[in-house]
Amino acid sequence: MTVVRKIAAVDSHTEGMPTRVVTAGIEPIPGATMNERRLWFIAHLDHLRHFLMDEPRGHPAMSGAILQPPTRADCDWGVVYIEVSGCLPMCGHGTIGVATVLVEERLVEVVEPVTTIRLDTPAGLVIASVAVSDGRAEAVTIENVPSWTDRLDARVDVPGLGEVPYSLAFGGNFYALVDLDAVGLPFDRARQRDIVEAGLRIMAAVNEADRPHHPEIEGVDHCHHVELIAPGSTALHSRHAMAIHPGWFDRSPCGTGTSARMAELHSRGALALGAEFVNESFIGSRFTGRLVAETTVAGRPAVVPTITGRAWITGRAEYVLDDRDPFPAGFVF
Ligand code: PYC
Repeated sequence: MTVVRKIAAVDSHTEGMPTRVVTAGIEPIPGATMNERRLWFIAHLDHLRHFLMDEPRGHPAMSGAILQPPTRADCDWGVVYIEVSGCLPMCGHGTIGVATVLVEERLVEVVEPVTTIRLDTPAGLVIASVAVSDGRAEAVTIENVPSWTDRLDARVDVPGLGEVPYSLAFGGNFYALVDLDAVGLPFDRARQRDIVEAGLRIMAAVNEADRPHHPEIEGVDHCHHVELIAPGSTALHSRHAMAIHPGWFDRSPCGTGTSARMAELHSRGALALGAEFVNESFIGSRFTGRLVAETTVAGRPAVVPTITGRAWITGRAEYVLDDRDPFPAGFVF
């Protein structure tokens, strides 16, 4: 075998959702900020995302994070997030995976009982506090970027579903928040094809009717995530199916989605600062969220969320490309 590409990674999962953390093999990406690096990566290196995320090295719900030197002096590491659907500005489960890998692989100075890691992400500064015991990462709390409600109780015409009530919030990505009851579907994995199809139709309709834009982060200008909320969910404990472009579910409770949901609940006066919010995924795994401060983003009221979850290392690998491989770019099945 002649190896023409070699990328080292530590694979992990956060509450069921994979994060392939690239530790070597991708040079520092050009760009003065991490978002500039994200945009440069999309323009020039997207083939590496396909190589690492698509089949045969990945799968249709694969997700990862490329470690980079930070672009800001106040951070320990920089991160560019990759997944099957593109390069997210921020990923909550991915950040919990990154922080766990950094501690367990000793890529940061490990301090017990809490190791604090400052991460330079495309969406801004994210601070991870890792609970460490006997050298092991037990749980990670991330302080996420400011999150806010873009629209509350809007309606959108969705082909095949009619007029669907939704709210839209930003938690590191834009999320349409929709009650499953409103689209006539049960919270049941046996109906996952119908649920993901409804989610895809809703995101397409929202983007066509009233595409969201982040006022400060270039290239954050669409909704690719629909949080379909289970009946019986409350501001203390919510369950959901997170449908993501181009057609898969988050296995974790989704950190940026949990942040968006907490921003929405806060806008309704249903979630106070400091109150605990448990968000449960389609596979039953949980994150615990809390809002720790109010702030503003480009003059809009916003909140600062924290999310706590756990991650585990699942493998260490070198992903290689054999020069005879007939699928050098990977493929989507
Ligand atoms: O945890 O923020 C998250 C996330 C985004 C997409 C999949 N997971």
